[in-house]
Amino acid sequence: MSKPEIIVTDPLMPSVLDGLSEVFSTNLLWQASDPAKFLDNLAPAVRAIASGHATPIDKTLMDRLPRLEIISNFGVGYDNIDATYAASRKIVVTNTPDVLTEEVADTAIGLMIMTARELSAAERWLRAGNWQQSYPLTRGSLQNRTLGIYGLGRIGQAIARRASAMNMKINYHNRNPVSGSALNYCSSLEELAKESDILMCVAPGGPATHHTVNTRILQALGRDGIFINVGRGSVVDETALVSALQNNTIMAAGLDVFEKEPHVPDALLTMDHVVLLPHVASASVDTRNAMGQLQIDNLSQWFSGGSPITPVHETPWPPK
Ligand code: NAP
Ligand code: 8YV
Repeated sequence: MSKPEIIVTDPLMPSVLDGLSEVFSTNLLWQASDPAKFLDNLAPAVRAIASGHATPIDKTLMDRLPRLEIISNFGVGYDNIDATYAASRKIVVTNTPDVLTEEVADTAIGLMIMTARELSAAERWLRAGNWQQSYPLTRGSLQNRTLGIYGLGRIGQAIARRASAMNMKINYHNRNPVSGSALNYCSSLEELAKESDILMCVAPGGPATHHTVNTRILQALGRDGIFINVGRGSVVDETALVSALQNNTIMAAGLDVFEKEPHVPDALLTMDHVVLLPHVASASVDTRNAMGQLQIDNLSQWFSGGSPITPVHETPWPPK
């Protein structure tokens, strides 16, 4: 029997591409010299997409593929995919939750400590040969501070567990309170920012959260406040964030995600009170391998007649 035809939209890890090729006939969109012709040629046969986070999987792309059944994404965030439209076409969308939760939470805590205690700036100071003069004491500290988590989902809760062990007080904001959670719920993001010393964004991207962290929220966080983002760059109005850092509206920021990756605004690159990471929160060999395996398994299981393992909530399986 011939292997099912799938399109791979983004340059996934070589081990994932190898794993996919064992089961599927893989067609690599990002290598196509003429993407329109590539899609036209494959349209009658393609039944699945394996995606990364770079290429938008929108109505236009899905409508070119009449036999599309499933989109398997590498990553828990799937704001690159119009899952609501996929649902209307009865196309299943899967992501890679849980296998990365603890790794991302570790990185988020690391980034928070680096930012509050200026660890990258202190290391730059040492490497520049300045240790003869003491590094200035940091205004930032995590002691007796309140952490505000924007997005208390799987990763947010794993961050909260770690922060509780660090004796931090914890507030959170979601659209809905988490049932059974003893943490303090704030019904608005502005209230969360006002009530917290450190605002940690772990919210997904997409229209509902776009630029919700804006000038008003940063003003509410205040001049002693620290902003950390491991969620999505699109959640933050980056221009407003740069101004807030330039004008000392907030104290500092630690960012793993940006609005237009891999672009990082020049102004941020020259600031000493920001810590900048290149979207590495899940980027260990073990965790990325586990994500890749789950991406492959979702497709393999679908094509062997089983259920997708981790469908997103817009495309539940079995369908409601
Ligand atoms: P999750 O379990 O679905 O949690 C998402 C949380 O955000 C939920 O608590 C949800 O609560 C809340 N939320 C969603 N939309 C909201 C809105 N409009 N307003 C307020 N709260 C909202 O997802 P997860 O596994 O924790 O992952 C969270 C996100 O982290 C991913 O979507 C991804 O963008 C990001 N991420 C980044 C990295 C990285 O490398 N930096 C790695 C992994 C994940 P309600 O539904 O009640 O609102
Ligand atoms: C991924 C992420 O590494 O899972 C997510 O949502 O942002 C990261 O874990 C990234 O999407 C892969 O490029």
